[in-house]
Amino acid sequence: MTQSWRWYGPNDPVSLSEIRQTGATDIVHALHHIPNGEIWSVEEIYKRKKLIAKAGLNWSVVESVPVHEHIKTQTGDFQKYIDNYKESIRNLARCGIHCITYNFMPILDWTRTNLAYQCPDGSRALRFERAAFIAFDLFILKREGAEKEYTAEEKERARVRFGQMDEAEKTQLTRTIIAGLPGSEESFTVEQLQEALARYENVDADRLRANLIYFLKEICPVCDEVGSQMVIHPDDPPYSILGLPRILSTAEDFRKLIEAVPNVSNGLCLCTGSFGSGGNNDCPAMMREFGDRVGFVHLRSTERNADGDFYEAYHLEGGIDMYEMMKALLEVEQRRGVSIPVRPDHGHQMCDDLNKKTNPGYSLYGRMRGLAELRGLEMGIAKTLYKD
Ligand code: CS2
Ligand code: MN
Repeated sequence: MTQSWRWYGPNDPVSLSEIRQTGATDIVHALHHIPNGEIWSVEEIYKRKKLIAKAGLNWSVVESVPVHEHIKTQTGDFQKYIDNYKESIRNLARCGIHCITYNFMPILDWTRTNLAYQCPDGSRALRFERAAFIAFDLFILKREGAEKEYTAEEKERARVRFGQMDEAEKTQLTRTIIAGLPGSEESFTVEQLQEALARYENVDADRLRANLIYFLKEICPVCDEVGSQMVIHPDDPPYSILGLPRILSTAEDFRKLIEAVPNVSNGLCLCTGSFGSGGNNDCPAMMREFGDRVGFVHLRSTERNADGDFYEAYHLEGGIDMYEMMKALLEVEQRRGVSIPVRPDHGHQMCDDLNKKTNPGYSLYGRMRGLAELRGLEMGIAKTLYKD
C-alpha cells in the first residue's frame, strides 16, 4: 500500500513535517478555499503541490472535488458545474494528480452525534447514537413525515433520550450533526437544513442514481482521456438518513454504477469505516470483487451494537476483520502490479491530541497509531505470503 495521510492545508493543526514523521509518503488533499462548483486552476493546484513537495511529500490523491448540489438534483446551472468539474479534472491531471475522490451524498456528508465519546482508556472517539439522531430528527428538526420512518420502539427510545438532554446538549447535538464535519462541503442552521431538505422532495433514490450516472457519463470520458480515475466514497452511515436517498451504501449499489458506466475511470474509494458501520457489508469480499476499480482505500473499523449505534474503534479492533481486509488488498495489488494509496481514515483523540484542538477524527497521534498498526500488519502478511 502507498501510505497516505489527509491534510487540510496550512490551517490544519497537523503540519506537513509531522506527517512526514508518521511514515506517510503521500498526501490526500483538497483546495478547500475554492468555492464549491468553481474550477480548480493549474496555478492553484500547482502552488499546493509545490508546498507539499517541499516537505518531502507527494500530493497524489484529491479528497474531494466537491460535487455541487445542483448536479445531484439536476437543477439550476448543473451543466455548467459539470463542465467546471471536467476542467478541474484536466487541470489536476496537468499537475500529475490522477486520483479524485468524491461522494454523492445529498446535503450532508458523514454524520455523527458525538465527537468526543469517552473510551475506557481515556482516549476519545467519534460516535453515532441512533436514539440521539432520531431525537434530533423528530424534536429539533421536526421534519415532516419523519415519525413514519421509525418504529414505535425507536421513537420511544428517542423520546426518553431527548427528555434527558439539557439545552447545552441539544445545541451540541445539533451542531455536531449539521455544522459540517471536516471535509464536508456545507454547513447549515436548522432552518437552512429544512430548506435544503425541501429541494429533495422530488428526488428519490432512482432519480439520484440516474443523476449520478448522468454525471459519470459526462466526466468519465474526460478521465479516460487524461488517465485519471474518479473514486466514489460510500455513504456514511450506509443507509438513508433524514428521509434523503442514499445510493452508494452496498456492493450492489456499486455494481449498478459500473454496469451503467463501464469506463475504467469509474472507480471506488473503499472506505471500510463507512461500509462497515451498517453491519451488512463484507469489506474484504468487496475488495476482492471490485479490486480492479479500487483506486483508493480508507481503513477504519467501527464497533456496532444491535441498536445500530456505533463508535470508531481502533484500526485493528471493532467489526472489520482487518487481517482479511489487508490480505485482500495485498492480493489485488500483487495481481495488478500496483501500490494503492491507503489512508488511516480517522483516529482517536489521544495522548497529546487531548491537549490540542484537533479536527474531529483527524488527530495526529490517533491516526499515527492507526497507520503504524496497519503498516505492521501489511509487512507481516507480505512476508508470509510472498516469502521470495
Ligand atoms: C469522511 C468524509 O469518512 C470519511 O472519509 O472523512 O469526509 C469523506 O472523506 C468524504 O465523504 C469523501 O468525499
Ligand atoms: Mn472514509
